Amino acid sequence: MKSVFDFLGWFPENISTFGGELDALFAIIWWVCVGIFFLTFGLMAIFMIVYRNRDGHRGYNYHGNNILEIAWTILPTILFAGIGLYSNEIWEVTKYSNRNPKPDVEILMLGKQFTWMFLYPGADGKFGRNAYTDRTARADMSATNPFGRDSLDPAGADDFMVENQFRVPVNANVVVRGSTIDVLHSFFLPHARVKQDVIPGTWMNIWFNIFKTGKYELACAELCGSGHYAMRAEYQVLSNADYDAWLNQKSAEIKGMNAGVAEEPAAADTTAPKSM
Ligand SMILES: [Cu+2]
Repeated sequence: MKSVFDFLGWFPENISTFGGELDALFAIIWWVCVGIFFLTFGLMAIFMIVYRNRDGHRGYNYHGNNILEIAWTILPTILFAGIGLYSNEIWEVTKYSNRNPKPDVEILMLGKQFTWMFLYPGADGKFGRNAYTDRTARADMSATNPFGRDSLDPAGADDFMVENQFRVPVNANVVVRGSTIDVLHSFFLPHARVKQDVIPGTWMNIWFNIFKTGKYELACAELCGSGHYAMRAEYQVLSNADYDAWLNQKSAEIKGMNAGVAEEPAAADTTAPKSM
C-alpha cells in the first residue's frame, strides 16, 4: 500500500521526459504548503490555549505590530518569488513555442463538444493545405471538413482524420497544434504531464516526448458542457514500427477512398454546388 506521505504516489505513472522535473516541482510546493499549514495553524492553536482568558489570567487583545507585519509580508514574497524563479525553466521548456524541440511527428488536433479530432500528415509526414498551414483555409472549416482541408492539394492526399483515437510513437518529439471549433477544451494527458487549454480561433503548441509504450487516458480538463465527462479518447503510445504500420495503413485507406470518389465524377459534380 502506498503511504499517504508519498505525495508523488498519488499521481499516475509518469511517462514523459519532462514529467520527473514537473513532479519534483509539485512535491516541493506541496511540502512547503504542508510546512506552512502546520506552522501557522500550530502557532494559532498554541496561542489560543496558552494565552486564553481564564482564572488568574486575563485574555489580552492588541492590534498592529509593525515588525510582525513586515516579516509576514517579506517572507512570503521571497518564498513566492523563489518558487517562480525555480519553476521558470521547466515552464519555458514545456510551454514556450521557441523552446519546442524539432518535431519528429506533427499532429493537428481539434476539440469539439464532445470529441477529439486529429489530423495526421500521413505516410509522407507532410500536411496538405488546411486551416493550420494556411490561415485563409480557415474559411473552409465546416462540420464535414473541420480542419478546412484543401482536397486539391496533392500533399494532403494521404492526410487522414481520426476521431477519439490518438496514437503517437515512443521516444519521439511529438508536437500537437491544437484548437477547437466551439468552446474552450483542455487537452489533458495525465501520464505525460501535459495539460493545455485550446481556444477557438487560434492554434496552441503542445509538445512532449514519451518513453514508454502503452494505452493511457486522454481527457478533457475543461468543463465544456453537458457531455464533458465523456470527452475522452483512446490514446496509445506505440513502438516506431507499430506507429509506422498504422500510419501507412491509414494513409493507404484514405488514398483508396479518395481514388474511389474520383471515379464517380458526374455524381460529385452535380451535388457540389448545392451543398456550398
Ligand atoms: Cu471538452
